[in-house]
Amino acid sequence: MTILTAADVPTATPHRVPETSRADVLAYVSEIARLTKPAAIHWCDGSQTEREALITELIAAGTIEKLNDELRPNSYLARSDESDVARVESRTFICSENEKDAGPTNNWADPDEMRATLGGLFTESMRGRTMYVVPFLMGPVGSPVTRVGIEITDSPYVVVSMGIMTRMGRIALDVIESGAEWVKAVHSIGAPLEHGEPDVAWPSNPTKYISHFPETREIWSFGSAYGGNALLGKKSFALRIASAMARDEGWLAEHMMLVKITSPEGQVSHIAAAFPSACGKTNFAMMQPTLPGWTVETLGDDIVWMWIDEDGKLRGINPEAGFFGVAPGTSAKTNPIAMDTIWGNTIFTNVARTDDGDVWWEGMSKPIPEHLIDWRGNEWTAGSAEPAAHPNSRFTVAIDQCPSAAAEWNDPRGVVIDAIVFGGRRSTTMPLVVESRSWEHGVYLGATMASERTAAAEGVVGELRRDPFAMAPFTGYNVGDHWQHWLTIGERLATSGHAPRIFHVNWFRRDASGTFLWPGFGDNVRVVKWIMDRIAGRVDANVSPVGSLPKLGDLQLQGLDISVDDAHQILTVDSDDIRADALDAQKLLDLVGDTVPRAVRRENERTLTLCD
Ligand code: O2Y
Ligand code: MN
Repeated sequence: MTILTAADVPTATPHRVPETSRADVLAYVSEIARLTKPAAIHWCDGSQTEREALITELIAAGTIEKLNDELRPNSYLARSDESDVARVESRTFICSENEKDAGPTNNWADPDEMRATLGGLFTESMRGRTMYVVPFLMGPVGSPVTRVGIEITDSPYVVVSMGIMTRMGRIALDVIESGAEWVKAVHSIGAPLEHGEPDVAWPSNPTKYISHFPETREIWSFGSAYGGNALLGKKSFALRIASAMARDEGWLAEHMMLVKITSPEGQVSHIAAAFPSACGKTNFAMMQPTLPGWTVETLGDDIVWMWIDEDGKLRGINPEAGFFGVAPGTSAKTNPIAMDTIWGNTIFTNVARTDDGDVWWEGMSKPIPEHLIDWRGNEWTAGSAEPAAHPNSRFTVAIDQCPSAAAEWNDPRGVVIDAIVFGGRRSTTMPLVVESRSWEHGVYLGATMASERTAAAEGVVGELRRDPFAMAPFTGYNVGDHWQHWLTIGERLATSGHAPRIFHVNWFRRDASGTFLWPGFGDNVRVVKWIMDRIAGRVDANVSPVGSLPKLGDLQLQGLDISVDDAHQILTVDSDDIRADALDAQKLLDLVGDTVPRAVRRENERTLTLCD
């Protein structure tokens, strides 16, 4: 067994002794300590006492400040460095042995070269800091797809955030002790401290690497303490590494939200849905339906892991335990459930602070405060040109605080998935809802799904961006192989006759004057109702080149201020538009090249034929 020696940790004693007998865990911690030379090592147990100690430390360091306990109990505000405010796709790498296995949508780096680069960067990178050993579970204890990770990090902010976003500490170490395999994830902010050197509130490094080694299931992240770059259970593990695991082991790790819907008659359905950013995915996950008697309960807002059970049914869990939600635009009007969720016990990052010690952000739909402290920590007045909250400012909060959380969110058996929904923001072309002709056609709809850029994203506003399965930055392997994996899962589901049905939705169709044709939000339950009616065989559909469309009378429109003409417009497609879109999608298929499955090419050709 490898144990830590004084030479591994030269300047201080560990806070807490290792609580594992697993030699591979001890060897990993020892190897990283030897490389990064921290001042101390802390094995996290996930306890309340530990959390409180870390919070005290973060306040003392100026990384977070306590909010007004009466207005926002037990909640904190963090302000990041101005250069460390979002995931950095340009610094995110898939280091597969063969370049082709990363595919054309990922940044590939040679694994040996990347290891050499990271070896240099991580050398003594934790000097003067505590190295935290953070065991975590993705998924509830006992689920067939639950997986374990160990994140080693020198950021206490990451530790407390991982404590919200995952099942962290002793609970995970116990699963490791029982013999489970685990994923290695090491994270350093890359800001070693000399003895006596003053620290900054948000230490980070302008050089950033978020590197993934899918074959050895390893993650190495350097330079950033923000969100997806640093909370390695989320995008790095639960999507990039897990998607490669899922391909090898026959399950699915997807960028989807998951909801439980109950009709007034008591019919229960579960929908997993993938949307590119800025398409209302979180709002869908926390929908308050406008149709009487309907309920939507939340299982997850970002990631779903799915597997085929012994009855041949697709089941899903949310591997996470928290939400890392975008604050701006979240309001009592757009998402009252999210607002109720973050009543307290929440870490806010890069939002503005009100004079009475609460939080504020653009779109929070109360009168704009006269005066604030903005996300940079500067004075802000209502006339300021800059936004008070950063556009990517976030709240981090536990799912169990969500008033609409379904009881099953923590059930290791997961839920049976009845429908898969893809969506995008399209002002033209795509109808409000369409059902795929078949599983293969559904995979084609997922592969070619697209969204128009909003001002919140880099690039030209309105430009159409293909984002296959909303996984463009998150598939840990070749995108064409991902499509093939979906086809293979579909073949397995077909043998049992339990394949979920696949749909595509578009809440964002506009008329000629640019006005939205569909109210969205809670009225999207009307679309969900049609989806459930289709699954139950209660309604027929109109055939179109893009799939099966609702008949006008089958979409429940009572109580909506929508003209028959407008309703007709969102429920029909123009063959010329669909043809142009299918031709445009060929650019993506050509980019993906010879890993595009034949069935996906065929569905593209069939779409074109149906347009003639
Ligand atoms: O910028 C970040 O680090 C956060 S990105 C994120 C956070 C929560 C859910 N989804 C995303 C995403 O980029 O898809
Ligand atoms: Mn996401």
